[in-house]
Amino acid sequence: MRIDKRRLEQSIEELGRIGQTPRGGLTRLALSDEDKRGRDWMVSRMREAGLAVTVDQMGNIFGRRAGDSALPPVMMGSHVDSVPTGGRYDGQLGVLCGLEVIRSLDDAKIRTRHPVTLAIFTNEEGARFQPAMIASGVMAGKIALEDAYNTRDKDGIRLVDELERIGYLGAEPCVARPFRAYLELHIEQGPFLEEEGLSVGVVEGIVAIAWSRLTIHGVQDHAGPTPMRIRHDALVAAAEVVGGVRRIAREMGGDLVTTVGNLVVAPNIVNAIPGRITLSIDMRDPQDATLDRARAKLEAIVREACEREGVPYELEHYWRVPYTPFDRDVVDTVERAARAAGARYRRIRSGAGHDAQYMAAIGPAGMVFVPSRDGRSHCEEEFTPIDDIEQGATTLLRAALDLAGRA
Ligand code: HGY
Ligand code: MN
Ligand code: MN
Repeated sequence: MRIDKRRLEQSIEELGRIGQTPRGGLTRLALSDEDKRGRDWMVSRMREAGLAVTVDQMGNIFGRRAGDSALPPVMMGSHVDSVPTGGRYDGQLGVLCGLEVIRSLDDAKIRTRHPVTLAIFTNEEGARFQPAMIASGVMAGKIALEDAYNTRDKDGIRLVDELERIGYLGAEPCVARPFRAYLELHIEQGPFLEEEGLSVGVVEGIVAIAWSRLTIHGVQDHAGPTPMRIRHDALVAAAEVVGGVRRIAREMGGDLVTTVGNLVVAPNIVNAIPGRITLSIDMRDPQDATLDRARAKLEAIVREACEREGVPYELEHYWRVPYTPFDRDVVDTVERAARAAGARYRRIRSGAGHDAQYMAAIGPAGMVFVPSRDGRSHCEEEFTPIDDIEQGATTLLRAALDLAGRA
């Protein structure tokens, strides 16, 4: 059994046009008007495929294909929100491959024992609202619904108000429910599969992730008349921290990665000494203990930089997800499916977070990776060849069918 490559390619093209950037990338921020249009497009396709569509309190969308209703569903999911000037494969591909699996089951007139459910999770990216994977986090009981509702974007708009505004504030409780397995197809967003000429990654687990926010309070002043000896410049301290965050990864080595991706300067003009800085720190490693050591080094670097400049600060560690191994049986099933699909594959670990990370906390989960050209992602250059996508989607089909069983 295979999927319909042309139909899938057509869906990627159509959904990718909603929020498309002039350079062919994608900006479809969570709960934006583009996200609403993307969601509406997906709901129409789900209904055309005969799925029973429901929306929960976090705006997660579920399309259920009938099976024995006494049995827990096999779920396939991902997300349709993107980062700003991102690509049209991150998240979207997993949702469309899940839809293609359902369409292919219909083409083959296959009934399954377990129902099969397609899931679209809200705000996976953590680009507009933080943290990332917030909606699967609520479902997994790791993030309180009220906290998620009250998180605000950079303009102070609350998540719950945006859910209501775009018509996706559902009534279904966003709580853990039993599932036979959760499968997520996703682009690798790294270089390994392509380097090794492979088309499928059998994902064994996801790294631990830690997000921190640093606020530095300098003394805002005039850039001209203020002598250097009396300055307390928040940006000078921040610059030392940015260099220090890179040094942590370089000195600790291994698989640790550290990133300062967001830095906001106030008042951010040529002729004022910066008064207030906020910056983000993203650190990831397969070992939680390594992440703890990295965090201790970060705290020392921040303390020294701010003491040297005489500027008070707050360092808030506001999000942490542990290293997450996937369910052994599900991983083995994905591997068998890749082999049966005739795919060139290997086992691999994810350096990116996914909704599967929280789903793995409440049931058996696994992932299927497909390559990223030049390993690029979270950028407009993001691309995966359709032949690799076909191999990945066929692997997803076979794994889902194996887990759902034929009626
Ligand atoms: O941050 C991540 O790894 C994902 O893209 N949300
Ligand atoms: Mn993603
Ligand atoms: Mn992403």
